[in-house]
Amino acid sequence: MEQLTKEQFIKTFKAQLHTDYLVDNNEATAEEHFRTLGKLIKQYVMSDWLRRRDEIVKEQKKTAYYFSIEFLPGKMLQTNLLNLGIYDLVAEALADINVDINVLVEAERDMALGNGGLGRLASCFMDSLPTIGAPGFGNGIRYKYGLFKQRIVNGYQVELPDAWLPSEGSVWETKKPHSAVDVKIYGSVYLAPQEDGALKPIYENVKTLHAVPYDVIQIGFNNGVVNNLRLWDVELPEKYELDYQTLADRRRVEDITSFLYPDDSSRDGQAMRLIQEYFMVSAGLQTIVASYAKMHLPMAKIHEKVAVHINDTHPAMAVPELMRILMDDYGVKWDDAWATTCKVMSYTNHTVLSEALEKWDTGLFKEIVPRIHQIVGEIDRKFVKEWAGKVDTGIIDRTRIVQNNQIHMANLAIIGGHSVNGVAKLHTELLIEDVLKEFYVLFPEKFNNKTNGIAQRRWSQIANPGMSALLDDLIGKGWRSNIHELSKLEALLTESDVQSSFYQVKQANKQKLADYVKKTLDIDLPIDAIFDVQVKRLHAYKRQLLNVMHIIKLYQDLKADPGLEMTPRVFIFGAKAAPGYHFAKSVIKIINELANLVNYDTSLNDKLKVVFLENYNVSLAELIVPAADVSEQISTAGKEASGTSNMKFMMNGALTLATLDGANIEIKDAVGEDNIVIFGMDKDAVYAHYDKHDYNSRAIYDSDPIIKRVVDAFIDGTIPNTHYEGHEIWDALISYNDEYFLLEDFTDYAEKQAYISALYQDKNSWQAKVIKNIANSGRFSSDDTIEGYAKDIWGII
Ligand code: CRA
Repeated sequence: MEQLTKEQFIKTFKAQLHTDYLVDNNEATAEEHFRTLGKLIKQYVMSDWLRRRDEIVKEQKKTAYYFSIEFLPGKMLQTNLLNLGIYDLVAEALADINVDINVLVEAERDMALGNGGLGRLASCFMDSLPTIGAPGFGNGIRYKYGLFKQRIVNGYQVELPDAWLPSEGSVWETKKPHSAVDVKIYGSVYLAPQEDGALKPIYENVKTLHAVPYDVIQIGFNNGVVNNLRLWDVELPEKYELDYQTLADRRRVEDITSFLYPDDSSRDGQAMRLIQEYFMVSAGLQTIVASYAKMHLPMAKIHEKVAVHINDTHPAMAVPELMRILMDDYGVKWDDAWATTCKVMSYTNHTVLSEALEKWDTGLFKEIVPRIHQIVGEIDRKFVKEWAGKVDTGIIDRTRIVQNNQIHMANLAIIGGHSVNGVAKLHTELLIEDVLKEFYVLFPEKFNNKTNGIAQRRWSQIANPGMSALLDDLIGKGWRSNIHELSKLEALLTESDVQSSFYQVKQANKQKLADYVKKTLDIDLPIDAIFDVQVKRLHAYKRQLLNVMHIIKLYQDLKADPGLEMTPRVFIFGAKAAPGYHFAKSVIKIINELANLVNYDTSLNDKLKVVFLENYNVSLAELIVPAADVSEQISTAGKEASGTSNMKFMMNGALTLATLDGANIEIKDAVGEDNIVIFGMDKDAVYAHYDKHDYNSRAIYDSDPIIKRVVDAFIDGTIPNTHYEGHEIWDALISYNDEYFLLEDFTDYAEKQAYISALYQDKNSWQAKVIKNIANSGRFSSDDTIEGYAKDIWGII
């Protein structure tokens, strides 16, 4: 963008308020101020955006398209201002006319089109792609409702719709009706032989959906590059309106882009989800192929200009859909279409949990996407034929796409692509050795690792202005554009004035969070206590319950001996449970009741506080992460593919309390064993239990009185109002043999927590570790991660 002055900004800002809302600056609402600023930002980048679009076409740049069912950007105002290099100028200009930029920031609603780490990672990549100058665009769905809004009522999670999208649309998007395409679902299809021997698909009774793209700006950091996140919305096609005569029919169409993850416990819900996936994939790919066609290059070489990334299994239909478009719409023969498709496609696996690897019932698949069903059947048939006689038939049976009337989407993505990556070193190893080992036998060359990363500007400069200013003072401003310069802090670890400056920044951030807690929950938090934080989706493998068990132990210790010396602790939780995940919801109830129990017990003398923060989302994370002293990353080893909040916490000067799981291992390698606190079984120990079937939680319970006392607290009335939930949890731990090994890891966990309490008393040594963590956090930048994708997988830079 061109050079901007404060005066120019103020003038256009006021004029825009007049044009859009017919108000003077001093009458406008925060929402009006916010939208006006957003609109100006879009105007500032418009020429860069257009230039970007044109140069990709003109220079025929190879482009990557990142297909993801989730994107979780949170708020965009600050990121956009920062990346444009006008944050300070705009903040000052607004202050000059009595507008507080923070009020505008508050007015923006979180764009929460995702669930957790998967979607947030996609958004970090959207920030990093233009920043490294790579032609990489997102493709997703413009859900009208984001992930549910969580309220806690009587300790229970209640889910409310998250109507994030204002009726005028998001200020960051541009609707592009002229780029709309039609997507066909349902009906039947047969192949009619043509004179030249080719088979032409003839469709009957199909339903047509009109897919309209909304392009959301993605601004690179200080480099004039603007990319696109293309989100698809559904509309009723006027041409086919007779297909949808009743209101119910129409509503059903509109619902396709209403919700992220519709409840899929019924067949109807599953159908909706399958339609969503196909809708996004088909609309995206039709447009991509059409713009490639404009280059007048051979269709069978589309891989030279286009890379398509399948982020987790949800967009895996990209493989057969590209085949369909190439063959049916552009007349490419099967073998050529297959060869290029495999080179276009790549896939990231984000989890070892088998329930998350999607499988579709063949009947449903055939009903909704009959042509795709045919193509998948053919891919599967050819795969079996190709490998027959070359490898053990068992391997073929277990790696083929269609098995027992189910379509295995991960298998489709692996077979139909050229790259499969895991998201942390350990995770990739586990894919190779265990989860996908038979694919590794067939395609060893496809496997690679890309450890996750985070958009460091958001998680430092935006989320933690206090720390950022301190870093400027200590090591200069270079770190703002080159995060690796944080390593300059290595020279300052033991300097006591530096240590106390970091301490003061942390205390100020803790105060800010404490103010929020006071305002929202009316609980007073002592900021000299250790702020011990576990924020992430609620899942049994993440073991929020292990944290709870430790809190119970501390409570019992304090009750038994009220004079006990203990470093005061504040335990902070934030977590959403999937609506149908009963156990997770019980854990939320337990945490809330435990919080009520300890927070109002004056005999504990403020040594123990527990808070559950409602509606954890990106914005809340930006408040919580900078205020944490301890980052809880305590999943059962081998289960957390990577984790990304672990990286955010370390960058903001929290010490990590962790199992050797996911990216925790790489954090340990980065900071050294003395600067992280590791406990519990490693992956080999966990796997040894799986192999030997020798785990016995009841034996631990029977033989360890401390554990017995803690576990019994779930059922002996210690925690009020949790009769039902307490029994459910007790049963999971004892009657059902504690699937995630909480009991085995408990003793070590509690000991390491005691070590942390002692360490915190030694401020110098604590702060040296804190600074060491910040100094080494640069390697988890998503700019670097995405550079790996761009070079090794997509070949776009
Ligand atoms: N839940 C993993 O569990 C990982 C993110 C991003 C997850 C995390 O450990 O950091 O992906 N997996 O790679 C997932 O969504 C479907 O699988 C996650 O967010």
